[in-house]
Amino acid sequence: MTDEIRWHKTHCARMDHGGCALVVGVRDNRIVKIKGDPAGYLNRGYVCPKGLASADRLSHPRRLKYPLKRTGKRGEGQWQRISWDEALDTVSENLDRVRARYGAKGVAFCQGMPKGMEHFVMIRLANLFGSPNVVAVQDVCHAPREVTGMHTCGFYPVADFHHPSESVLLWGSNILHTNEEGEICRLLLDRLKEGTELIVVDPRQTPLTERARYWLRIRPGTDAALALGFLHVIIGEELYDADFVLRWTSGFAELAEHVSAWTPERVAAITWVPADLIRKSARLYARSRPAAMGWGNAIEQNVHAFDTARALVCLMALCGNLDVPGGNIRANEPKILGLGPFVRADRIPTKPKEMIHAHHRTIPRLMTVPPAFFRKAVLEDIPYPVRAAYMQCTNPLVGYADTRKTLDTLMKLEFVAVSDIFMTPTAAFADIVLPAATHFEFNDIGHYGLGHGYILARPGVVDPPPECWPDMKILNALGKRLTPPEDWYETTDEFLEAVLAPACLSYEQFVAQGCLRGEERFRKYLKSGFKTPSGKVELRLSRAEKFGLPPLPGWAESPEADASDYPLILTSFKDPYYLHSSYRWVEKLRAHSSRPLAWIHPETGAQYGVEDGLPVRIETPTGHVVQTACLTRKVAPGVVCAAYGWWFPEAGDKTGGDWESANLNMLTSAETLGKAFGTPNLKGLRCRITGANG
Ligand SMILES: Nc1nc2c(c(=O)[nH]1)N[C@H]1C(S)=C(S)[C@@H](COP(=O)(O)OP(=O)(O)OC[C@H]3O[C@@H](n4cnc5c(=O)[nH]c(N)nc54)[C@H](O)[C@@H]3O)O[C@H]1N2
Ligand SMILES: Nc1nc2c(c(=O)[nH]1)N[C@H]1C(S)=C(S)[C@@H](COP(=O)(O)OP(=O)(O)OC[C@H]3O[C@@H](n4cnc5c(=O)[nH]c(N)nc54)[C@H](O)[C@@H]3O)O[C@H]1N2
Ligand code: SF4
Ligand SMILES: [Mo]
Repeated sequence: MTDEIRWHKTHCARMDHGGCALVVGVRDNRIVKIKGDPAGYLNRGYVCPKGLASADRLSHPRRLKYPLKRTGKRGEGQWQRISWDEALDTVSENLDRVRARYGAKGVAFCQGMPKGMEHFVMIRLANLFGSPNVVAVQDVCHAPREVTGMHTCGFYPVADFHHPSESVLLWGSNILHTNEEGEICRLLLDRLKEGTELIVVDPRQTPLTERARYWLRIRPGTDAALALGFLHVIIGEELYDADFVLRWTSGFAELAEHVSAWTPERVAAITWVPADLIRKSARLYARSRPAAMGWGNAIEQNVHAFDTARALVCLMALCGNLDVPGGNIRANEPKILGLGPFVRADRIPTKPKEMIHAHHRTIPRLMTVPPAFFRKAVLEDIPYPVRAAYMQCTNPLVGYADTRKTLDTLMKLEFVAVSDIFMTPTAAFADIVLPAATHFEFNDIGHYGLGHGYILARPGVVDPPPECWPDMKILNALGKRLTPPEDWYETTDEFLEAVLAPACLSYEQFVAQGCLRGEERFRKYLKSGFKTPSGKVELRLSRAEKFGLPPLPGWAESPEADASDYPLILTSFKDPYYLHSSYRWVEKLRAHSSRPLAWIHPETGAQYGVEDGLPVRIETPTGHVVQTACLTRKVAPGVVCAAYGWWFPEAGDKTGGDWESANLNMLTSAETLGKAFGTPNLKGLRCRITGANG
């Protein structure tokens, strides 16, 4: 025992996409203090409550500490402790067995929100194993923005908060609480202090809408229509950057013609945003040079995701904000190993044709399987049977739309292995559960492969419990058993060294440096054009017909909107104190947010007999849940803004932590999907409520 605290620098991770530089105090292999590092590139000393509580994940008494094998029926909660050797043998034998019977594509590799390098090591394992099927949540998270960006302007246009902007337009993004993909709110808040104007499109009043010049309280699910209204004003009033449009865009005349019908008055009737406010906001965005658009999850969580993202890239382009400092940029990556070589893409050249979703004719360049299509493959053998799944860093029973279907999928799979740090609802239905080491316990690299122009050092600062393994180590061991062993390493640090080698940096040198950034360069199109078939920003998508998608962005009422039995509109937002379904078991976080709150306007509450602080039953054609009513004027009448990600670890492992009663995805359906990405409606669906006194 020693009283001495040793201080280490690392970066926060696995509580969101990560990024805050931290100074961590360690005594006797235990984290005793976490502080924000004032020198942090993204946070400048900022740290949020999740970051401050992050060490409690490591020391929680109910954390998974050794591999488990199911002994009773699936989901019955009966487990036997086994050795790592037995666990790895069992996983490999089962994946091998399914590969022999159904082909490698009969095995799916499932990953949740990317958390660290194990994401890419898993893709490497899938590729070397021969399976094109890496299932991920990209259908509702980033693919709509990234892939639509790539097809429209040749890159993923990221808001640049590192340089001044005259205005910032936050569209369905609440970065004060989500710090979405490394856009740490500290940078935005600093800009606002300098006088940058703020426009926010959000159905809910938030600390950011309170600071905005214009808050557009949109009807959930109608963002594409609002974007068309913006385009109408900007084109109609000739507020666009005419030089840029002339030289660097194609299809302007068609777009102008197309949006001419989308008058602010028409759009106001659809979106509930007053016409005058649409005009003023569009003018402010267009007249600000430059303006950055922080576009969030809300635009990609319904069947309109592709059209909305298309319309928003058109907006950025028309106003000359693409790849300019303080606009939406194509981040320049540092000289590190590219994703393709890291994941050994060369070993599976047929992947784009063989992935499950190729059958559903999703948009090219979507490289992970949308969960809805994965489940179809398991449940209906469409387009072919999938019978085993290896899942890491994910909790599909709570995270995927239509929980019942996910349960059916887990029950039908012949074999399921789950790697996690806690017995989650999904792990409760597995055959083998593997105890992962987690953040602070191993060396990792942050933001690799995310396209933001930097990577961050995340050295481990404590040792994991003896039988908890980093996912990279688990995958490396499985790789040696299931694929040619020469493609794998002795130690997991070698993965990191491989990434850094082209930069001539060792991991140790990288850690000393903390962050590695690409060179700042803007307006790269001046030299090489835009990476699209026409070399220009494609306002009219030249390959749209080939893709079976509309060439110009449009909007139509959501498929379920006529359901007159369900008069209210349901949406959600991320809880500031949790990551999706993660960490409800961390007491410090639970003290901040103890139960699932559904925000409802007091008039709507009164209309349906719902009282503040009491249970409210929320129902859709798919299912029902009970949450706690929070009557508030922060949402419009007729809107229910429900809590997402809830299960109750205190209910015990045997019930899978009560994954049913409050879980928002009991209400969502995966029947109707957006064509481009297989996206279900998660935001802007129909519901009804009743007071559920109990
Ligand atoms: N209705 C609705 N559904 C949604 C969303 C929504 O807004 N509404 N949001 C969607 C979005 S944006 C996303 S990204 C997905 C998220 O979906 P998931 O990524 O599946 O989300 P989590 O529930 O956070 O599950 C992550 C799991 O990883 C575990 N974990 C943490 N650290 C480690 C580690 O180091 N190793 C291992 N092996 N496990 C670890 C956690 O304990 C947790 O169980 O959900 C989507 N689903
Ligand atoms: N605290 C916390 N931080 C997180 C996460 C988390 O779970 N918790 N998850 C991480 C992940 S994986 C992601 S992808 C990002 C997501 O980060 P964000 O993009 O910020 O995600 P959300 O909170 O789902 O939605 C943002 C805002 O959209 C609003 N909204 C709801 N419906 C609509 C709509 O129909 N239209 C519009 N315009 N707005 C709407 C919500 O009220 C919310 O304020 O956050 C990351 N950071
Ligand atoms: S904002 Fe994200 S990266 Fe920063 S401390 Fe919080 S959880 Fe960690
Ligand atoms: Mo996400």
